[in-house]
Amino acid sequence: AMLNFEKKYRVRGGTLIGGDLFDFWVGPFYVGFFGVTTIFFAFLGTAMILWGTSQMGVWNIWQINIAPPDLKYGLGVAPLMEGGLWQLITICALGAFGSWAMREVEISRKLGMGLHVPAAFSMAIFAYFTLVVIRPILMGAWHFGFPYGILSHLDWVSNTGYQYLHFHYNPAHMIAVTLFFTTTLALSLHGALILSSTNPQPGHTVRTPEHEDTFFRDIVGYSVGTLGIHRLGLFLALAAVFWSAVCIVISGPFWTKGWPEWWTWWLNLPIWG
Ligand code: BCL
Ligand code: UQ2
Repeated sequence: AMLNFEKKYRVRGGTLIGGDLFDFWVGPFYVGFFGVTTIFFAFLGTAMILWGTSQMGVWNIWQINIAPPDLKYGLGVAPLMEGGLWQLITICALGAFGSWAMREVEISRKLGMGLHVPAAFSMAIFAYFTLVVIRPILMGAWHFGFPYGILSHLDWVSNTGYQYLHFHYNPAHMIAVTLFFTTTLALSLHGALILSSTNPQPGHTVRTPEHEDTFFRDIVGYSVGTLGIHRLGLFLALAAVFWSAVCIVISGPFWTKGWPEWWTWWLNLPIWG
């Protein structure tokens, strides 16, 4: 069933490429040129993961592991079963994520909305791009990308973390983790505040933004405001992912020792003597 609103806004235009060619809907889904390319890359990438896994005789989803090439292949192209598949799957993943972002842009344009959603998703793509392209290039080998698999990528995170002795001492990781936690604090405050003001005591009408402001002014002396909380939330979430990308790109290309040792700059300050 289509909402009246949808009927009114399902109009031509706003496409970035292909003109009217793919400017239609299938059921509830907008297609567009980038809908086609998303399906193409997502299907091809997934098929390659399944094919590669079957070639390795693995039939347990937990054990899927499509690993990046060996160190000796550097930044070159590796044989299919020795990391080449990982390279092709990475291209498909970037094709699919990029297409999805462009499809968000087209839908935003159709609706005459801002581009905040694709801008936000682009930060996630940037973090993935940093992990599988930027850092491997800076370190001189595709080998440094992370493997595609449920348990295998966890092993990679653990091994990579311990390579730097104690990853919690990575200052950018500290900032990223703190921002992730603050994001959950902000969303729990916001979700709770909205549900509380829309669920008044029996017999009362729904509370207003004035009530919401007053609650926080009473309890912490400050209200960030109804628009402000959404700006704050978006900022916190994007900053969390940005600093995640920073924390991994500096591990290796910038700092090769253990992260606890990085903090010797603090102990070496001339003020302690
Ligand atoms: Mg750590 C990274 C938190 C302990 C080693 N660590 C991270 C960060 C995050 C974090 C800040 C991962 C988020 C991210 O990159 O998002 N770590 C964290 C916390 C602790 C912690 C909270 C904790 O102890 C409480 N970390 C440790 C310990 C180390 C350690 C001490 C291991 C021993 N940590 C590492 C290493 C890394 C991290 C190594 C990283 O590489 C990682 C990082 O910073 O990476 C950048 C970014 C988001 C993405 C990359 C997702 C991208 C999504 C894409 C674009 C879209 C996917 C679509 C999907 C396939 C489709 C789905 C289909 C639909 C559902 C239908
Ligand atoms: C608020 C407000 C909202 C909110 C929330 C606040 C009326 C509906 C949650 C309160 C937020 C504050 C005080 C900022 C907290 C800061 C951090 C870093 C978590 O004032 O306006 O709108 O949802």
